[in-house]
Formats: sequence, structure tokens, C-alpha cells
Amino acid sequence: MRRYGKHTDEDDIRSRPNRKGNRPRTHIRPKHEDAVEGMVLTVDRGRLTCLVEDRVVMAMKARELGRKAAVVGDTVAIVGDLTGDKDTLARIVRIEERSSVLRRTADDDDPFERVVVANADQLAIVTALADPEPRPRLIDRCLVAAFDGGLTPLLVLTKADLAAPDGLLALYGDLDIPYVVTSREELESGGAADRVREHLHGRITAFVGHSGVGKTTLVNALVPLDRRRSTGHVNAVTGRGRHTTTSALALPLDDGDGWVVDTPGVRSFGLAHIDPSRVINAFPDLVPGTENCPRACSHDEQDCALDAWVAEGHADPARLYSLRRLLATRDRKEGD
Ligand SMILES: Nc1nc2c(ncn2[C@@H]2O[C@H](COP(=O)(O)OP(=O)(O)OP(=O)(O)O)[C@@H](O)[C@H]2O)c(=O)[nH]1
Ligand SMILES: [Mg+2]
Ligand SMILES: [Zn+2]
Repeated sequence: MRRYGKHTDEDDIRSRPNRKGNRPRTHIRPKHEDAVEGMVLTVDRGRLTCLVEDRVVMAMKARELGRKAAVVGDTVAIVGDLTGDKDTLARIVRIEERSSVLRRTADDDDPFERVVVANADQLAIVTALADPEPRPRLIDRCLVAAFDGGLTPLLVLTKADLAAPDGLLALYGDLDIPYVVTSREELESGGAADRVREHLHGRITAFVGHSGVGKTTLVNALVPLDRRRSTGHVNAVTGRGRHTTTSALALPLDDGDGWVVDTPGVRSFGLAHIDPSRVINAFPDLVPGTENCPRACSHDEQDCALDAWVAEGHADPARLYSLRRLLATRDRKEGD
């Protein structure tokens, strides 16, 4: 897991011997040698709350960053007033390379893609078993976004006190995705938090799902008391959540061994930006079967070599079916 607060170290660039003996390579010298590293915890209208060492520092983007936006989870280089004192505002001068990106678009036709969270290791896809009703299509879409963005998925099925998880679990059995089922009772006893926590150690986990499924309720059970956020209600008539959470926020786990990122509920998870050829990487057992595929095969087309390969008995047909279902989710509308 990354550590924060180190001085960004680019000495290796500066001290590289200049073999040709011509002009010093000043042009590659980093502009902000005094910058320190921070982690973006939340973003509110251009103001970024960052963790620098053990201080919470408010910062804004330096003009030189241009249109590039820092998001929750980003590692950034910060200069200026880093005391964290009231009314101070530091400047973010660089966004470090991301190890993962969770992206979504508002819908599949929307060319504007937003990065929801950077550097998360795991995507907790939170679905209520009832109230609101589970919508497998959204789960499939989140899985595709996770596989595309380099995050490991974790299924979290909440509200087991209202409905049984069997049907939904059967749908995902062939995908071999780790899952946790929680209920009101287990939230209250602490059992839910304990079982979810087992999957969170040493990782940054982003929680996503529809409004009202219980993301914030769960995150609250995992973080120290003084960090709790407000939770909402589900409308008894429409069965929808109230979009109680309006911004993503990274919070350290109460045992200090990992981070959780609570995010606002989504209505849909647009996949306009997804590269279907990356989704196959989430199915390592099927990858060898793609050797004879046509170039740039989407693996969801007539000439795909996977059908014949699976028919020869090299892999479980259920796995290919699951892959195809995920690939097809991009072409179908949310409510199908
Ligand atoms: N019965 C039952 N209710 C739950 C459970 N978990 C959460 N809830 C309730 O579901 C409602 C919505 O919970 P939130 O945590 O605000 O949901 P959210 O996913 O954060 O919603 P948004 O912030 O709007 O995206 C609250 O009234 C919770 O008390 C559960 O396991 N069982
Ligand atoms: Mg919430
Ligand atoms: Zn193929």
C-alpha cells in the first residue's frame, strides 16, 4: 500500500550524468522540487481536501495542470501552505500516475467520461436484495467497468433481512467473484462490518451502487465513529433512494489498514468508454482460447474463436456465457 507524505523524489533525473557534456538537462528538472505528496480525499467545486502526512490540507489545482482534473484517490504533488490551518489553500502542481481508474459515463451515448475514483484496488458493487429491487444489469455494468479499469470486484448484497440472496448469487456463481451478504441485524451486531473488512485489508476499496442500497450505512460501520456520514431513506412509493450522498469521500478504516471510498448513488453506469477487448483479461481461463481470434476480436462476434475452443472442452461453457453476457451489457440499455 502506498505511503503518503514523502517528498516526491526525482533526484534520479537530476543527478543523471550528462554523458555528452553539453547543456545541462534543465528542461526535464521538475518545476516544483519542494512539492510534497498528498492523497485526494474529496473534491468540492474545485476545492480538494488532501491528506498530507497526517494533516488535512485544502488545495486547488494550479493553473499549469490545465484541464486535467484530480479525483478522489489521486496521489498529487502539492506546494504552498501545507500547515492545514484554517483558511489556507495550497496548490496541486502534479497528478501522479494512476494505478487504476474507475470510469463511467452518464449513459452509453455520452462521450464525456468521468473518473469516479483513482488508484482504487477493489470495487465493492453494493446491491440491496430488496428496497430498492436488485438490478443485475447494473451489477454487470459495474463488473465491466472494474475489469476495464484494473479493479478487483467484490459483490456486497445488503438487506438480506428483506429478501434472500440465492437467486442473485446463482447469477454470479460462474464468475467466481467474492461476495458478502449483510443484513440489518448483522449491521447492528458488527458482524457485517467484520465480514466486509476481511476483504478490505491493505487496499483502497470504492463502494458503488444505486441510491439507497446502503453504501454509506456500511462504510459508516467500517470507519471510526467521528468520521460517519449521514444516511438516507428509501422512498416507500417509488422504492428509490434519495441520493443522500452527493460527493465521493475516501475514509481510512478504523484499524488503519486500508481505505474505503463512499460514492454517491448512480442511476446508471454508462460504458461508452469501455474497450471490450480488455474485459477478456478478467477471464484468464478463456484467454488461451483467443489465440485464433480475428484481429481486434470483441469476443462477442461470429468469427470469435472462443466458441470452438470451449466446445472442444478447454473451458467451462458457463464461463464463456458469463463473458458474453458482460460484453453484451454494453449494447443493451440499463433497464433491459
Ligand atoms: N432493512 C435494511 N435496511 C438497510 C440495510 N442497510 C442499509 N439500510 C437502510 O437503507 C437506507 C439507505 O441507506 P444509505 O446508506 O443512505 O444508502 P446509500 O447507498 O448510501 O444511498 P445514497 O447515498 O443515496 O447513494 C437507510 O435507511 C438504511 O438504514 C440493511 O441491511 N437492511
Ligand atoms: Mg450514501
Ligand atoms: Zn474472440
